[in-house]
Amino acid sequence: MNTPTKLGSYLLGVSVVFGSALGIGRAVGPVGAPAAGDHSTMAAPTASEGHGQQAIEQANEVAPGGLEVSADGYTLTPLTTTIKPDTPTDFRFTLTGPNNKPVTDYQVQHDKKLHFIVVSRDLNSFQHLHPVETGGGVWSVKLTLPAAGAYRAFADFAPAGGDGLTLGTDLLVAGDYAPEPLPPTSRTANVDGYTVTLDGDLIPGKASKVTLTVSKDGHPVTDLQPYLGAYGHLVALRARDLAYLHVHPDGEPGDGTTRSGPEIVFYTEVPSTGNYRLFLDFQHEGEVRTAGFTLSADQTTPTSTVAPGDHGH
Ligand SMILES: [Cu+2]
Repeated sequence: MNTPTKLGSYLLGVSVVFGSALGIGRAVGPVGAPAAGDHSTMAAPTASEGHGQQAIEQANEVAPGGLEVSADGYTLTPLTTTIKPDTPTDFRFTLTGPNNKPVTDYQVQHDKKLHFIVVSRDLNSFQHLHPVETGGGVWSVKLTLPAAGAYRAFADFAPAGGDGLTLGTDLLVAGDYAPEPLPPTSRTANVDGYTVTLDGDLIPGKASKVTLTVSKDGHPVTDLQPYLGAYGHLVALRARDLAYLHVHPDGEPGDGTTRSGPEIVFYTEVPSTGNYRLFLDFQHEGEVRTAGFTLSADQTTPTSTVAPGDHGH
């Protein structure tokens, strides 16, 4: 897989597989909640699985989302243009489709038709919000941006009958702006008395396993609560350009094998070396909390999570 030609043909074959899999998923099940289930199952390879799952995963992650305001015929258009620092704002926007009309028909993914992620461009603040439909394809969300500066908002959605995509737009808040450096590399995050540790490495171009372990006051948390159909949601963003990476939980509540903590397992693939900021949302005792991590993806990282017989050496 060292030459561009080989990589190209490999990915082409893979795309076909991925497309077929999606087609089957849609054909056999109703549009809605099952789509999210199919998604997680399909994109959660284990070490015992062969090239197929790995390949599907790779095809899905080759082009990072969130870097464009318009893609595949869909466009994110903010209707609210002024946001003041630290002031709740009714932020409204539309997602228009290939026919230039606002999309009103969506698939449900992880319990919601639309996931709206807002981060500061310096990656020091993170919000995962769920806008509501106000009619005519207009979305509304109460948004508070903590301080003046530059922010990036991501709309993560799947139009009915289409593939999922993530569009991104900048949000600018006037005022004195003091950007913070990227938080230093850390595999431990503390939030509200919880400690979350991260095991696993980010490997450019390969799906790898990332395990997050939640404890509270030194004790493992074994009664995490399902939040949006999973015990945790992980968003990964590449430092500098804020490429938005899909991260898939391994298993879901009620599938008979996935335990409610203390470990939450994800599979992710980063497209390049560099620094990444990861944000985990988890729910315990009725409250959702967010733990943030900074990791560096290094080409020389031992590829311990690669399935036996994989092409890469
Ligand atoms: Cu969401």
